[in-house]
Amino acid sequence: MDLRDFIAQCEHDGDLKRVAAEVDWNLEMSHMAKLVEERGGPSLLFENVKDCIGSVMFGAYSNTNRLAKVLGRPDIKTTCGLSKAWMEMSIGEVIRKKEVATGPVFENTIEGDDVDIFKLPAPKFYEKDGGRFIGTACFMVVEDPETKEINLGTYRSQVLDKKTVGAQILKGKRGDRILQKYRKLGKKMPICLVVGCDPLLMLAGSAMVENADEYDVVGTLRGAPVEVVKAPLTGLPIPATAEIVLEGYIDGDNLREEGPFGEYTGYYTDELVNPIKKPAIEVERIYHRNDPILLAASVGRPVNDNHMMLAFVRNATLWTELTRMGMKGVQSVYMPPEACGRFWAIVSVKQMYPGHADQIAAAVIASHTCTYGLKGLIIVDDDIEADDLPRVWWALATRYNPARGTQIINRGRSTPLDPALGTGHNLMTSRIIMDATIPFEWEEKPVQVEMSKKAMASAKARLAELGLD
Ligand SMILES: Cc1cc2nc3c(=O)[nH]c(=O)nc-3n(C[C@H](O)[C@H](O)[C@H](O)COP(=O)(O)O)c2cc1C
Ligand SMILES: [Mn+2]
Repeated sequence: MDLRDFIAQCEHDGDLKRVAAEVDWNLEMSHMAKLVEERGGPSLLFENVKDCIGSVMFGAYSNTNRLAKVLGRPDIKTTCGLSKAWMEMSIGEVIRKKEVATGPVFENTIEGDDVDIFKLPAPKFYEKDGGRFIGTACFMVVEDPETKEINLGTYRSQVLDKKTVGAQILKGKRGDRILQKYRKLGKKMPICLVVGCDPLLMLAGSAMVENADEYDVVGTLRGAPVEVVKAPLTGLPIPATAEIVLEGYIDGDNLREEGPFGEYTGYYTDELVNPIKKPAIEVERIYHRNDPILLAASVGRPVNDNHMMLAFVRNATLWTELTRMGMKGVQSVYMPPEACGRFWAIVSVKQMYPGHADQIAAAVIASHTCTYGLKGLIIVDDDIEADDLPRVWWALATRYNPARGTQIINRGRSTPLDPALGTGHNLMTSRIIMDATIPFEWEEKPVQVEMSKKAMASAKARLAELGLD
């Protein structure tokens, strides 16, 4: 599976439209894509971008149907269902990546004075953005210099000049921890930036995976190994069928101003007025396929590409973690894209003993997925699916008793992108747990209003008789 297979599937299903007319990378392309996305339209393939080579795909992740195609499970109709499928597949036997001799990614090599990243069709998304962003649905490949583990990470990246790409690798991420190891060794970090490939690889790059190679996560989900080739200068494994790869080095001591960027929260951060210096890739080579396709994701206020993919991936990895932690009774897990896909979680649990709901809540708070950014968690009983928001509201209205059901976690790790933290927050947020279950130990549980099964049968018959069915 590569990006071209995915595009062919979308096209076959009437879920992709090609734009052959010339469009401008400067706001025009992103705005066209955003308007189509807002009215629930198809994904778009811009084939003719002013002054650039290649094409750009927008909207690969913007609805559940497309996410289902990304996962290779078009039979599944909900994000919650897709997350469950990810969980079930990912706890299976690990299928490791496979190195192959060569691949289409090497159809073209650009090096030396010919390297000009501006020739790639990177869009400028919003007016106040600091420039053109080549990496919005990308991932970077690095190797841990101590453990030799391969790590993939998705960090948005801006074209800073002809040969430099800024990378917003936020503090404390696995990618940052590896970069700091190279810094201590007094070495530059070899890195490959992959833009456009099997869209599931990019999702794995954005998943909070620790102690595992994301190529193997995708191999396990696909049931077949990811084929990689060695990047010639750094030796890093890159997908054999990647569309565009930038190979180079990050000097952890040489930070550059990057941003601002219209974030997935729907806001700009403080960097709009106080620019922040970030790691930057000194690009030595560009490899690309013939007629390369850059994969881009829309950002800004929810709901769009970013929130759909964040919701799906966070939901899937949280569910996987709860399963690995041996949590019993978890029926479904859901992180609503409307809450930017990561700030709120809902878990449905079949309680088996007093305190069960609290135990699940504690496990969610302890999970690696939710260490970062989570602000709210709602626990509901198993008669309500986690993604059935009208019923979740019903539980909050009728089963939740704030004094009994609320716990506040005062100190949680968060993201500098959260506008609610204000300034001087030191990247800490509080979190709320709202237990909207009926306490297990209550001997007298509230009696629910139900329709009579017997009366229902005859009511159905009467309706049919009266032509009202
Ligand atoms: C579209 C998208 C863009 C992202 N951009 C960033 C970013 O700019 N910086 C960042 O640190 N994390 C970003 N993330 C989240 C990271 O990909 C995620 O935390 C991942 O675990 C990072 O990889 P690592 O754990 O190997 O460091 C983004 C996620 C998505 C889905
Ligand atoms: Mn990673």
